[in-house]
Amino acid sequence: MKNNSRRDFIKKGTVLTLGASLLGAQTFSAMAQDKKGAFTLPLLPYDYNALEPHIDEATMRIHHTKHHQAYINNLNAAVAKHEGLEKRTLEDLFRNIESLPDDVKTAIRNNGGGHWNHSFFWKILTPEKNTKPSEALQKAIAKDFSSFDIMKEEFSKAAGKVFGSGWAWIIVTKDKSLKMVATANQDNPLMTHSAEMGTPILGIDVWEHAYYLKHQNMRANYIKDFWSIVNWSFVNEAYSKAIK
Ligand code: MN3
Repeated sequence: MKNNSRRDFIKKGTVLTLGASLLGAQTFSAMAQDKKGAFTLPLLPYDYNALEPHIDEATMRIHHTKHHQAYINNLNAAVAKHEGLEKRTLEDLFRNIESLPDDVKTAIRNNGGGHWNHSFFWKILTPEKNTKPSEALQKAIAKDFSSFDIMKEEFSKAAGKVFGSGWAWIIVTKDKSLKMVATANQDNPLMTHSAEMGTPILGIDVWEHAYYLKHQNMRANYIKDFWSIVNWSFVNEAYSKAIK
């Protein structure tokens, strides 16, 4: 990208964000829908600059207000095409992608995935420095990945290896164990065609739009930064819900 066009890109990204930034620390319901059933953009649970220096303000702003918003707009347009689709939860749609009408199947997979994944991802991150894995999660990590450090190393490797755009996840499988899985594009482990299905408790977005402005081509540096801003309180909560 040339310098000029990048500057334009960043400038455009700053326009829509004042409202959300003022409301910064509010919590949100991940899959908020308005009165008509349309999906809406959840507020970030922190300010756009709160994750600096690990993820920069411009990236967070564009990622949230442009990329995430676009998935939501496209998802709303797709579910509006067929009676009844807009009343279904994303998780339900993910379990039944193959039986969706052909003209919206791909759009719902990509944009529904985009909406779910980003809503989840914002909660995975935090500026708080003092969160850590619960005892229960630490035990599970030791059982399924040998140790926390090995888990970290393997997850970083899995995230680094995703070819092109996609995500790396830690999921809780049917038998309640932890597993790592990578998915392409905006797929996730809740979708029936995922190589490994399960409930995500941790995930990282490795699309270039998640890190390119700050880390350029150095995805490994972005992954390293990611570990400094993981919200273990949220991961703990997701884990305890998933093993119930
Ligand atoms: Mn993204």
